Amino acid sequence: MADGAGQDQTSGIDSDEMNEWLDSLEDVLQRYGPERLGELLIHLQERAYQRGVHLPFTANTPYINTIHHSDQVRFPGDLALERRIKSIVRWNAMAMVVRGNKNFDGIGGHISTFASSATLYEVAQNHFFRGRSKHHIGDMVYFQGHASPGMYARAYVEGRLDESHLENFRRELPSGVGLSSYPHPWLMPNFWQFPTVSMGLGPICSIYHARFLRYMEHRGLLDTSKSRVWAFLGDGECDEPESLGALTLASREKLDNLTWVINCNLQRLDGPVRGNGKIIQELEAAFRGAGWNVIKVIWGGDWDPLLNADEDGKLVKRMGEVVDGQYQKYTVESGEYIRNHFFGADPDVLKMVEHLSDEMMQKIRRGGHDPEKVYTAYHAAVNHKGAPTVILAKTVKGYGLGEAGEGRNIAHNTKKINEEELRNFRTKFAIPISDDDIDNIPFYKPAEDSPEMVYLRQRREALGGFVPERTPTDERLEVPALEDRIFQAKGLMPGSDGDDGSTTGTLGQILRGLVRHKECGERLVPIIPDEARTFGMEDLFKQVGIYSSKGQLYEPVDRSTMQYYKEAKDGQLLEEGINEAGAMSSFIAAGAAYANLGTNMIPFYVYYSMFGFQRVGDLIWCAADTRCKGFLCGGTSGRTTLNGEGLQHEDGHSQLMATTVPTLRAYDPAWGYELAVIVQEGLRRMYAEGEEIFYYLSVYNEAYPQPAFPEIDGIEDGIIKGMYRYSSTDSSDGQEHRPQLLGSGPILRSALTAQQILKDNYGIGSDVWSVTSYSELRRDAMACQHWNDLHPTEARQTSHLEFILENVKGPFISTSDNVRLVADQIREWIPGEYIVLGTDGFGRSETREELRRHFRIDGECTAFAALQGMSRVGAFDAAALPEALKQLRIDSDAVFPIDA
Ligand SMILES: Cc1ncc(C[n+]2csc(CCOP(=O)(O)OP(=O)(O)O)c2C)c(N)n1
Ligand SMILES: [Mg+2]
Repeated sequence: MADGAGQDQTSGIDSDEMNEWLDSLEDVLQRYGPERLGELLIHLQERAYQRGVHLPFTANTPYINTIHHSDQVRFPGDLALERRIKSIVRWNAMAMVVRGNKNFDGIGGHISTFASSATLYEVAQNHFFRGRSKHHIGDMVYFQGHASPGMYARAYVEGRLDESHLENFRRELPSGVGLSSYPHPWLMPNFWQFPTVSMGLGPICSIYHARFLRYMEHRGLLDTSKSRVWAFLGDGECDEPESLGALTLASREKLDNLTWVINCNLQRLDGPVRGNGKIIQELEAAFRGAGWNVIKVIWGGDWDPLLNADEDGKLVKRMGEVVDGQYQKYTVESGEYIRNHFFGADPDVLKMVEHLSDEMMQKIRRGGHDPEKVYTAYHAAVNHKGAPTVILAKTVKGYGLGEAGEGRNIAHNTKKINEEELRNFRTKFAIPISDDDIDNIPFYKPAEDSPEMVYLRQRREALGGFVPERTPTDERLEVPALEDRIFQAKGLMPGSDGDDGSTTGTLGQILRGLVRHKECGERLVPIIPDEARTFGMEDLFKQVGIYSSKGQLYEPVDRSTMQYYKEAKDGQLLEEGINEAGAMSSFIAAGAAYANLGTNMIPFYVYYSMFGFQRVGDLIWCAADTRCKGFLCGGTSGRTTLNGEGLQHEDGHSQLMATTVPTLRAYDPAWGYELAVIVQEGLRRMYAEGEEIFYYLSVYNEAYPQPAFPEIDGIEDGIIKGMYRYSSTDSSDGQEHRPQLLGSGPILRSALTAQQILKDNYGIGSDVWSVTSYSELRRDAMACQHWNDLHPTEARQTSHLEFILENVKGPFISTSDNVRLVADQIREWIPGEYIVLGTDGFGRSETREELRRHFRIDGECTAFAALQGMSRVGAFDAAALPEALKQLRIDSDAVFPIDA
């Protein structure tokens, strides 16, 4: 209380006066209630501001539960039974990891993450998560990746997995028997919906997924109003920029269908998340600042009487001043230590716990381990209107593991537990396993008719089914045929008059046609992060509208034009702003709607190609794991085709990175008709056949004459498989070796120019091949090789590449707007001399001509490479090469582009 001079220690105001203020506050609270008191305080604050008193900004509330215990809702379940079920799940999760590592050292797995979050999941499983049923599309739950053992353990108790599954945790070969380390839909397509283990991706994807549910609703495609997106995150995970990077989208869009639960166990892998600070307070401020509803669940019910008795706020003050590193220390310390250090710091606070034994002191729980507190928080979250909710639940990492890891810095990687620790765990959670058996660490499941099993099944039935569960729709779409006029537009197909056009222009034409298609039209989700005008696609604004949950509350400045910026509640186009990570998250939500929402959606994400793979590559990998469908379209592709933008914009490596994503089909077409064939084939495979793959298309902004669809045998097959012979010239004499010029994208024209030069200047006949996909050629060649290697006595399978190049004598020369490794990836199957040209090195601002000369991918350099190749096979005199350089005006002193 007051010091000797009668001054309040904290405010410096006379203590009698202070007490008067406090009494008034109590009086208003008693007579008018908390809401009126809040209004009064705001009023006072405003008056103070007017009088020049500027209060320091704080987005924080005291370090206690947001929901006062007097507002706690009644827990509707059977607490004792739920605790039993949770203990059984805990045991099996721990046993699965420990047994796995006992049998196979180094198999890995995590015990401590789930140990800290078991209550958070179990309360949701028994009371909140909605399963997918005929009447409900279900809730979407992003499980914290490292908590996967807990999800498997529950599925085992639920009867969805059996012992052999648990025994094969992290042993996935042969397929179908083991359990994947983390949530991977690719590996467990009937179980996991969302890959979350690359930390930070789950959070951002969950926000965009919640927004996508609204999009589906507002467009009238699906009733998603009953569905909720839940995301469970780690407190350490929140340091990933992606985790918190899209918070304001969620509040701006009023996503009250979104609930985040952050497991604040105060630890990450190496040590404390904020040893010298308070992660819960830091997150509270960030979320409140971003407009979220924040519910802190810090203290368990055992603390309520103490907080009740804390009339002068000294306990709350003490709670607020202790840093996280010290709270972690209390977890591993004795009751006596906690008494002396935590409570003992203030004699008045120490007095408050006189009646508690040291043992009790150790047992008083943190909020995230108290099911009633957690239930209250979830209940408030799902009933909150107008904003998303985050629950910040304080827990103990490795809860229940004692010496083996509870609260220890080593907790995250703990996988082994000695016999004594096992016994303690068993006893603490009352698992009926005898001392004789405990060495074997048996899995435990109660009898089918036991109260636990009856209760558990009844709860999940009441909530509509099991979670997680992934149930792809068997819906197949009728996609437009190649003969459809969507693909027959001018410049794409036969009858084209050879007008100038770019492949980006072709893509726009296809999209404009597709949105009108009777079956696919409404399923299309065009996604563009603020570059529609760059790609000449701004007419889509007017044609399909830009999605906006608010409609359009203003008169757009360009309202009188044909292509005005039209926002609409049922708009189809997702204009994500300068936000590639968000756009990718939307792509994933739409591309996986067939699995999560029971409806096929067709996303076309058109972006600045440089800001794709290297910027959001991990989200593209996540899309693959999600078994996402759709088209990624890298606009302004090419190190030299996007010429003026320079080093940071010119992309020559997306095709290389695309090769590394197993479910991605990457194409680099030169002509509009090639793009049309590829898009049609993609639609057919993904939406008519139901293949769970996606596409990457490089499209370019250079306009050049587009040929009509040529009459070449097997051309469609060649386009899809990756390569076909486009044109041939005769040689002046019967030469044995003919240069085989491979070209892709706009640089196919360098091959055509080279073909002309070789013919005109050197009398050399050659063949030009359009290579639409090096990665498809390689995939096919590797697949054949795999089979041939394993079947040495059987007839060899022949890949497309081997088939079309059979008896073709090189030399082979490849030129493209990509780094050389793109074309180099088929070297193994090229029957002869192979010279690859490409754009290795930094781009720069220049004219296209100069850039293509700099990287030596233009027609002259391609022709020279062909002469070099011919000389290597003895078909051209090497001594004539210097003269050829001169004739082709290639500078012998040109810099090496990688160093430039
Ligand atoms: C992007 C990324 N970086 C690193 C890791 C490796 N990793 C896995 S779990 C973990 C610590 C997690 O801490 P936290 O988020 O607090 O979760 P907890 O286990 O404490 O609940 C780390 C560093 C990862 N999975 N993803
Ligand atoms: Mg943590």
